[in-house]
Amino acid sequence: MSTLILLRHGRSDWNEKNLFTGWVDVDLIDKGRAEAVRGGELIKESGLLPDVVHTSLLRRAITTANIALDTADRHWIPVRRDWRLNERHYGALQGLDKATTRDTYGEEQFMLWRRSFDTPPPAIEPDDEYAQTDDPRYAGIEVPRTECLKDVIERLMPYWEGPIREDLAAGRTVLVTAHGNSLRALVKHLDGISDEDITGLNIPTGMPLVYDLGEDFMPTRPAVYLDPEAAAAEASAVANQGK
Ligand code: DG2
Repeated sequence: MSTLILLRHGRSDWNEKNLFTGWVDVDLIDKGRAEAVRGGELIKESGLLPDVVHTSLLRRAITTANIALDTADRHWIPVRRDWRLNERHYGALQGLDKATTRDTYGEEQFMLWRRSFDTPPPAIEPDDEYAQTDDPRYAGIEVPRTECLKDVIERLMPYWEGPIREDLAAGRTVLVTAHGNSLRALVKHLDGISDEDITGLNIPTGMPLVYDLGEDFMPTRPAVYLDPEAAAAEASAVANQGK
C-alpha cells in the first residue's frame, strides 16, 4: 500500500485572465498562493507526510509545491521535476482568451479543443511568442507544437511507470504537483475513465486529491479530495470557464 497525493497548482495569472496557458510559464496570483497554503494545511491536518514531490517544469506548479510543503513543514523533502508532468501544450490557442475563442469558433469546437480525448488544437508556429522553441529547460527534447489529452497520456505514462512508481514502490508517500490536463491524464489512468467520459472531468486548483494504491499501483478505494465541498465548487468553476 502506498499513498499518492495529486495537487493542481493554485490559480495562475492566466487562469484569472481566462487565457489558454499550456506551456507558457505564468506565475501564481495571490489567490493561487493562498490556495497553495490551504492545500498545505489540508495535507498537514490530514496527517499525510509526503516523502518526495514530483513537479512539472512550470513555475505555477513549482511554486505551489514549495508553498504547500512549507505550510505542511515538509519543505525539506527531495524534489524531482520533469517536462512530462507539464500542462498539455495548447498549441496556437496559447495566449488566446477562452471566451473569445468560444464565441469565434462555437461551443462545440471550443469544447473539442478543451476536453476531447483526441482532437488537438491547431499547432503553434515555432516563432510564435508563446512557443517554447529555444527554452533551455527543454534542451534535448522535441517541444510539442500542440497536444490532445491522448498525446499527454502517451508522454506522461513513462514518467508514471518510472520515477513516480519507483518512489511508490519504495513505500514513499508521493506528492505530484501539476496541471489541469496532465492530472486529468493521470486520473483517467488511475480511475479507468473511458475516452468519452473523460470530457466531463475537471480538476480544481489547489485541492489535494488522495489515492490509496495497492501493490499494482491502482486505487484500493475511490480517491478523496481533502475538502470535497470546496473541490466540487472549484471544479464547476473550471468547467464553466469561457462561458
Ligand atoms: C489550463 C487548463 O492549464 O485550462 O492551460 O489554460 O492547469 O496549467 O492552469 P493549467 C490552461 P483548461 O483545459 O481547463 O481550459
